[in-house]
Amino acid sequence: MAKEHLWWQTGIVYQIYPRSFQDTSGNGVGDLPGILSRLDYLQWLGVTAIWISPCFRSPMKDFGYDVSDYRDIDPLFGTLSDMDDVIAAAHERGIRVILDFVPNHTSDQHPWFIESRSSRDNPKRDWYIWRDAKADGSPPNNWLANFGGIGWQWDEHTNQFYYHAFLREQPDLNWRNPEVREAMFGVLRFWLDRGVDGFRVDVLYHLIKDEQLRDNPENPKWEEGENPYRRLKAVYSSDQDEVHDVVREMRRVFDSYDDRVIIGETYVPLRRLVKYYGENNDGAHMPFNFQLLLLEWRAERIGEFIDRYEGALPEGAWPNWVLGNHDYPRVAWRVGAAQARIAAMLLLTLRGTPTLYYGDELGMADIEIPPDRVVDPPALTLGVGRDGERTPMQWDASPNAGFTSAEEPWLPLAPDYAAQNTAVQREDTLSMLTLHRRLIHLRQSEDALMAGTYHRMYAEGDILAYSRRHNGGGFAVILNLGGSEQVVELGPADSGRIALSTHLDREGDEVSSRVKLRPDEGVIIRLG
Ligand code: TEU
Repeated sequence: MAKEHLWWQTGIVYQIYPRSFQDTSGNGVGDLPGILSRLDYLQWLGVTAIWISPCFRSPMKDFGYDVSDYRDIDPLFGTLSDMDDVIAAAHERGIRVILDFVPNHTSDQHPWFIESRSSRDNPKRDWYIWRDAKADGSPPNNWLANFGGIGWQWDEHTNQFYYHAFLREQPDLNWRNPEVREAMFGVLRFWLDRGVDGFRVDVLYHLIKDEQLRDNPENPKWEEGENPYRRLKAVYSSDQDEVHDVVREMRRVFDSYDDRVIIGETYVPLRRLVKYYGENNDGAHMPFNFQLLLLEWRAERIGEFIDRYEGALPEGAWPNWVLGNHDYPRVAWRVGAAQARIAAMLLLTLRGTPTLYYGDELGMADIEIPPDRVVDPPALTLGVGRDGERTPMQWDASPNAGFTSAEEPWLPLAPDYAAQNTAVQREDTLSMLTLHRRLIHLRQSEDALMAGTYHRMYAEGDILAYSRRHNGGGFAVILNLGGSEQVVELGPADSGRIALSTHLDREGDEVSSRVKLRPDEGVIIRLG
């Protein structure tokens, strides 16, 4: 163990999308007792923290990202006491629990919003963003909603518009109001007091909007047919400098406890991303770095970004990497099954905390959702939905993959589940799951991989290679991002033995001066 580091620095985060992990109630939707029943699996896999996407009371218009009570569990998922059980049982197994905080917006069914919309002089009116129409009756400005259409909803009853960055059922809170901050920090304390180890904070960069609500400028790069939200650059509706004051205040709440973590959801360019660490590491502990989701799958691109990221990190800031989440097509779909093994080796050998999306350890890919089963709101409004990457976890070959006893799960299962599931892959010494477990165990037993330095060796053609070193020991990681054989010349200091290959078959082989990689192969060489 790299003892001088904190749990979230040396750990591996596993994201659970609770609707799709394990159903125990038989209604086709996953639940907290389901997560509880699968903790042994997660312990076996070796991950050290789980992040559970929202499971709070919600009308489920955005599947939990529309919260109507932050201090209770939705009955669909269980009860508060089920959550206490998950926390306790996870802790017994050495697994930390990170919940999902959705501070930018509530559900329109949250009592705060019901009060706020009840009259113009309600004490909670200013808890949300209400504005008059322009003289011609049009909305206050041109801001768009992420899920299609304009970001303003007219309220007949009080004759004003309210702003929503996502669905109209997700009104944005007014974080300029100190009462809102206090109420929301109270929510954090409620859960931190219950033993939660941290929060992933939804759209952290959205919390503060331009005070004058200026129009967003056109995006010159936008082309017809692309996501209409990107037609404008969100320069006034998100990522305002003043958001960092809020982040700093939020951090103070966490700092009044022992080692809890704030992970920010931050879809912003690198130079803005690093600001979320705060000026003196007094911001988010880890603003999510999503570039592995977004970058073209090419060695130069990735190598160059790693260097830029390492270079941009403020003093003392801890890096992190994300390969998949519930909003983007799965890695196996993006880069293909063979390269997904390379991607796993990359994620689990880079410097910084890795976040792994449930099912990616099996190589689950997106599936085409039949039109009558599509449920994700942006799929219905924009035609680009997220259902494909949210299909149920594939546990075994029994009906519905062991996910549910219901006739039909809430989303269809991937058709390959009888062959690709945890039960089958656990027994297969060459499987994606075995590869993940081996990578995780290697990382967790080696200070150099967990916390060592990063040095680029090559990022050219199909080869991405780097070393990780700590206290004289170290590893070289050589990845073939292409489908043809490659020979990589190594420096004199880079000889050693293969600790792990993505093909899981050359362990212990000696390597000196050069290494031959098969198509789609990556190797970790123990140096020295
Ligand atoms: O996502 C924020 C976000 O920016 C998304 O719009 C993302 O770009 C999009 O889903 C990609 O298709 C967060 C949550 O992760 C997402 O699930 C929620 O729907 C959203 O916030 C609203 O809370």
